[in-house]
Amino acid sequence: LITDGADILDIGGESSRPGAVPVSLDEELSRVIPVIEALAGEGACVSVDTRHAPVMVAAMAAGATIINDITALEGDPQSLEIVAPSKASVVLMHMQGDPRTMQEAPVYTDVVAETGAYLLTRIRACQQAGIATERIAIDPGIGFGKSQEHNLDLLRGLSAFTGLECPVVLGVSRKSFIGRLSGEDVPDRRLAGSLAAGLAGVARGASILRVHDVLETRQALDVWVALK
Ligand code: 8Y4
Repeated sequence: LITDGADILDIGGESSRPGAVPVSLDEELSRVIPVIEALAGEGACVSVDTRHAPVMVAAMAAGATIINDITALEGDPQSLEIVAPSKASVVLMHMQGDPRTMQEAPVYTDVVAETGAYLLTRIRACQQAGIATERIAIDPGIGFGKSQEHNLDLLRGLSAFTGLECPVVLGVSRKSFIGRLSGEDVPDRRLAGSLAAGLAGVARGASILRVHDVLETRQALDVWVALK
């Protein structure tokens, strides 16, 4: 991934797939810590994808410098106090509900406004706990408690999030909304749609893309940037 042009490697040990069964803390730790140690030891910039404070602690000790939390540090009551005194940065992602049930019947009046308001409250909570604004990034959480229309509204309105003073992270790679738009059921055949969605996100202000296909995304971005 680094050879292909990735700046950050996101390491996670618990599936957030709708309906996924949670894993034990010990299992999550044994999945991610050796990987983080090895990659950070090689000099890679590592983020840990977790909602559990004990995993954050161990991951930071192992060399992770970014906490990527799909619960925006709300999933574990200890997370804020663990991250605040560290030097780590944090990605605050929006999710409605929890991974087990979030896709059953997501409801919003105005998905862009409500997602933005939530992220702002989490930015404020982090700042209050002593996390400098420079350590915070935000993410609308495409696919996390959102219908097809909610996902499309968030992507169309993504520029609203750049007003919150933190870099915008976007994860669209291979996600179901691309399958629904294109009739492609197989996630690893959604590269073209993923590139189109990622570039559309960058055009609207996203500055970090979470992707599977690093080389292809880099190439698309290189051309995009050159022609801007
Ligand atoms: C096919 C491929 C179908 C991937 C579904 C998926 C995000 C994230 C995930 C995101 C941030 C996923 C951990 C879901 N998505 N973290 N994590 N933003 N910050 N699904 O969008 O990739 S996992």
